Amino acid sequence: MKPKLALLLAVIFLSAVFSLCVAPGLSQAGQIKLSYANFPPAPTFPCVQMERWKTEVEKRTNGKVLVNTFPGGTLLDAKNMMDGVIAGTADIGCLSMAYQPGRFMVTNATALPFGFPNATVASLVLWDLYKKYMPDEFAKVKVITMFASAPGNIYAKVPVKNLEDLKGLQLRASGGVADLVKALGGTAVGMPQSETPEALQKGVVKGAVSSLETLMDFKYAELCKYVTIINGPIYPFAVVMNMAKWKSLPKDVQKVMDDMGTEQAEWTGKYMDGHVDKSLEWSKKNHGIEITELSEEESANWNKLLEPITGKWIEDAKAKGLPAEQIVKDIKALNKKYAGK
Ligand code: 3IO
Repeated sequence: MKPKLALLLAVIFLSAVFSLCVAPGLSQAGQIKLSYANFPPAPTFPCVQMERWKTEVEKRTNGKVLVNTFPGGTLLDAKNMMDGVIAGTADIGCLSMAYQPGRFMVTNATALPFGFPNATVASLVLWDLYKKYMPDEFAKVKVITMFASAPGNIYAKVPVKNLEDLKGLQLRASGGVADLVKALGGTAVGMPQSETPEALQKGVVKGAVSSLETLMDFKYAELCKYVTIINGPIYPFAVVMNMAKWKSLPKDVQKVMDDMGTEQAEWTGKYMDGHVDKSLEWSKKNHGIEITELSEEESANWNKLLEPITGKWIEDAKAKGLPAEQIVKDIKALNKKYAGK
C-alpha cells in the first residue's frame, strides 16, 4: 500500500471511531432524553409553556436532561394524550381536561362557573386542588404541573348581545364551558381547540367560547368580529409524565421537576393573562372587533341560568363517591385566597 493511501485510510478510520465513540460521549454522557407531546400549534400558550419548561429543566439540570418537544399533535393528539403517555408513546404530554370531562371529574370542577378573575388565580387553584385530592385518574402518571386558560368569553361571526341572539347558536365549547353554552340556550359543539379553525372556516360552528388570546394566536379575529365578555369558566390543563420514565429519573432530576410544579403553573397563568391583553389590542387594531359588555340586568339573567350547573355537577360527583360539596367549597376558598393576593 502506498503511504499516502494508508494515511488517508487511517484518518477515515480514526474519525469514524471518534464520531461513533468519543463525540457522543463528549456531548451526551449519561444524558437523559425526554419526549414532550402537545396537541395545539407551536405559537399557542400550551406550547409556549412547554418550551419554557424545557428551557428551565435543561438549565437547572445543567444539561443532564434534554427535552424534545413535539407541538401540533405530531406525536400525540388532543384525544389520545393521556393514554399515549400512559402507554409511553411520549414521555410527557400536555392535555386539556375538558375533552374528557367524565374522566377528570375532580379537576374539571374548576370549570364550573366560579368567576375566576384570571388565569393566574385559576391555575394556582387548580394545582392546589389536584395536590389536595390526588384523584385516582392520575394514579398511572406523574403529574408535572397543571394550569388553566383565562376565563372563557364568546366570540362569533354574529353579534351576541342577549339570550335571544344566543338561542340555538352553534358555538364550539368543551367540558364545563359546553355546559354553560347549553344552560344559556346555545348549541355547544364539542371538539378540541386544534380542530376549531377548520370548523369556523367551514361554518360548522358560528363561533366559540374560550380564552381570548385565541383571537390572535389562532387568528380567529379574522372570522369572529364579535366578542361578548361573560367571564365564563376556564379550561383546565394537565402536564403528565409516564410513570416508569419518572421512576427511572435520578433523584436530583426529580427534585428539579417537583420544585417547578407551582412555579410553572403561575408562570403559565401570568403569560396567559398578559397574552389576552395583547390579543385584544391586536384584534381591535387589525380586525376591528366589536366588544360587548353585558348590562347588569342582562348579566343577572344569564347568571340565573347558570345556577343549576354546579348543583348538577355535585350530584354527578356524589354518585361517583366524591366529596363533591367539599371540593366546591375548597375551590371557592382557594379562589378567594389567591384573588386576594
Ligand atoms: C386552548 C387550547 C389549545 C390552545 C390554546 C388554547 N387557549 C385556550 C384553550 C382552551 C380550550 O379552548 C381548549 O379547548 O382546551
